[in-house]
Amino acid sequence: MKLYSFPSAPNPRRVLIFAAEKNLQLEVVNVDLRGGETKTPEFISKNPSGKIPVLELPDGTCISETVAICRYLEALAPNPNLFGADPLEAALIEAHHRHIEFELHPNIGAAWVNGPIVAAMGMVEPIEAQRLRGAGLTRKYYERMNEELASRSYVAGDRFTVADISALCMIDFAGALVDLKPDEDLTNLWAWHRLVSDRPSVKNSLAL
Ligand SMILES: N[C@@H](CCC(=O)N[C@@H](CS)C(=O)NCC(=O)O)C(=O)O
Repeated sequence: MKLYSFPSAPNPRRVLIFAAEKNLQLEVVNVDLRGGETKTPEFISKNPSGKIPVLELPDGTCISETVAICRYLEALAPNPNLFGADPLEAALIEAHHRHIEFELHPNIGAAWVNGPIVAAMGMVEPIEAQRLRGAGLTRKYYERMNEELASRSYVAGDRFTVADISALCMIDFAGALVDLKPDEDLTNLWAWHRLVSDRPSVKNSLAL
């Protein structure tokens, strides 16, 4: 299976960590994201949204959307389980994962899209008010995570799940490229960050 990816992009990294946790080998194909390769007709035929990650199967079938790809990999290789092992755990992981995807990711995205790097690429006209709003809400969400992580070791409970992968990849991206590194005094958030960053799947994902 081929994974269309780009080294600093957080969403393909989520898939790489997920696959590594399950010991699944993917052939990584890095696209020229900044050069517009994902907007070419050839790439659009793989994902009409013109985004990565895309998982291409040996028969040419393409799966887009990080969560759809991860769910496919979970069905192929159920262990270790990352989406929930019983109905209640699956629901709780889903809830936490959606909080991360719908309340953290879009705010980091707004700060990124309206920030200096994207502006320099000339891709969109930046709106400073949206950058500031995204940055402010991201910092608020970090505080919330810090409080939640006072009473549990992982984002969705007492074990590592897909919700940790989605949180970590976006927070690392925010710290490296969006000037949104969490403040040092968020000690529970940083303890969690150290815990998950120590996993071989996470360490190896940085080399790609
Ligand atoms: N909802 C999508 C988001 C994918 C996404 O935004 N990917 C970024 C890279 S991390 C991308 O391809 N950006 C290029 C663009 O938006 O044109 C998913 O979860 O896969």
